[in-house]
Amino acid sequence: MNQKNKIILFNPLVTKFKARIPLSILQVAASIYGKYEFVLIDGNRETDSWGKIKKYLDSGEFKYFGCTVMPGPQLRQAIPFTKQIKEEYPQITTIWGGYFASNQYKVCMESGYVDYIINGIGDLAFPALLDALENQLDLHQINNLIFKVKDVIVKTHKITSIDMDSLQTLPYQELEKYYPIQSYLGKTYLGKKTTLYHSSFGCPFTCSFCGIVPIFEARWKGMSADRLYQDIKYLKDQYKIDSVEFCDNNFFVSEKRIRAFCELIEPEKIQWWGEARIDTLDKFSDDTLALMSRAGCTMIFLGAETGNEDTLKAIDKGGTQNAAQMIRFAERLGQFNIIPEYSFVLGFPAETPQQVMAMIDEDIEFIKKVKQANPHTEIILYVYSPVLTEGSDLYEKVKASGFVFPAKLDDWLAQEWKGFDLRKNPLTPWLTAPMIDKIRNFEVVLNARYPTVQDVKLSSLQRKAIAFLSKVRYQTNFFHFPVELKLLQRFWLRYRQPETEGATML
Ligand code: B12
Ligand code: SF4
Repeated sequence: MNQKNKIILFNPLVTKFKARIPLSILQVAASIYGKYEFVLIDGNRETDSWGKIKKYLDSGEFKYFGCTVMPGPQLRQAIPFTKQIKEEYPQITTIWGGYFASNQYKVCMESGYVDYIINGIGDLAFPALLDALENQLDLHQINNLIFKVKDVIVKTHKITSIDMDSLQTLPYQELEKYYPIQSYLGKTYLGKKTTLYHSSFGCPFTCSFCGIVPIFEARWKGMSADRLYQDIKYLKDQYKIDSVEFCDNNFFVSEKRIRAFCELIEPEKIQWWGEARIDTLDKFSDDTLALMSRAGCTMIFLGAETGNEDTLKAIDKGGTQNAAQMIRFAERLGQFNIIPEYSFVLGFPAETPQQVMAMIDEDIEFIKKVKQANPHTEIILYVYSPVLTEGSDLYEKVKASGFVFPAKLDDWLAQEWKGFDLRKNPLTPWLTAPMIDKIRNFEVVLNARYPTVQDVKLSSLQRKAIAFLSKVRYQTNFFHFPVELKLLQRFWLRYRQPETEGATML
């Protein structure tokens, strides 16, 4: 191997606490394992990531800087570090991948400091790019690549699915050289040693608010149940994991795959969590849901989005999902002892401010009905943040409202954009301060009335006390200024938010 063409694979900081295995860079590492030498840097684990990057670059052994970038907090390191690399080490080739890089590729390419973007799936594209750069081959032949020729951005053909069984098992032993795997196996609601696992790419649906649609264009492909089982079994035997968060965009697309996996995993006594659609799961037989429960499925994250039928259509939720089904299904899943985790997106655009506010009120009432049908349903609230899905009705509506994304990559670091992709405080012109306040205050009251089961730190006394204190507010829809609840949540309960910290991780 060439000693001067090593690669830095960097996972920028997302969270200082309870970091998960950095699957994105680990899977990229698997794609070049044995072929190119690489080092892994997990920003979640470092106190001085830049110092580490600089030390490697100063050694003169490195030629490539690969960085994974999802929207939100990762930009705070991805942008300045990549920029600084280009300024201080112009000979280093910078390569970005991940959801932000693929969806916002224009600003990235125009920044002048990102040389290449892997557009979507990187397992074939990354080694092909390195081979081409090392051997001066034609870049146009490589799928899933974005680069610039003079001032023109070139996007090559994009594959949207891959045979996941053909991919190498992730090189956990390489990660272990830098950070103990055990330190990633956090205690969660699911178990004492929970790991993250990703078993499929894409999703067959085209919800127009979802960041994965422009990348996978309604394709979904998962690894086989056999391969999935073998990988989980390996993690159990090797690292003693007892639980898994399946972080696939849509883990439950195929009932056949789920059944086969459940049959294999049942004896292993692993607790697990995954993401699904309500209408897809509602088609699963009772027998399958019972099997899932026996096989350790503990909680399922479901995109409810809204109880408003017109909005469901406007956001292209697709399938057969409707309000009555959502309520019925919350109850149905309860019968199998599986907790439904319903996520709602509030604050979609409408013709008038009154309509936007009315939709928020309607959703609040709907969420209360879901809670009535199955009080164990966990509710996750997001505020709508537009995703660039050119051509969708929703995006046209969003553009018409005057909304524009930052024109420069550096602008994503501006204070007002920091929370944008966290879907907490988006800069959407149709949402007024009273609307945001209503959503946020409702969330405070709801979380107090029904403290999440995922916060295993909360004692039963704490749960009862906060539920009691918020009862009247919840029942009378009095959400204004819930200062007493906020103070308790902050200082006494130290309440966690699954929506930003990850589904089940403490
Ligand atoms: C795990 C995860 C997290 C973890 C962090 C993980 C980490 N990196 O440390 C946590 C839970 C903390 C997290 C947080 C957030 N996340 Co997140 N996250 C994910 C999730 C579920 C899995 C990512 C993953 O590991 N995938 C597995 C790997 C193998 O796939 P991959 O990343 O796509 O990588 C492949 C290619 O993209 C490419 N590639 C990727 N990086 C690189 C780098 C290089 C150099 C190369 C060559 C190639 C390459 O090659 C890889 C192999 O094919 C994804 C959804 C998903 N299923 O992917 C959402 C996702 C990326 N997150 C998302 C978002 C928005 C967030 C948040 C910013 C907001 C939120 N509300 O969720 C928060 C930030 C929270 C905070 N604290 O501030 C969105 C992005 C959507 C969009 N608009 O683009 C996603 C897609 C979820 C969704 N469907 O909405 N997240
Ligand atoms: S079903 Fe879920 S993952 Fe699939 S496109 Fe819709 S929101 Fe995205």
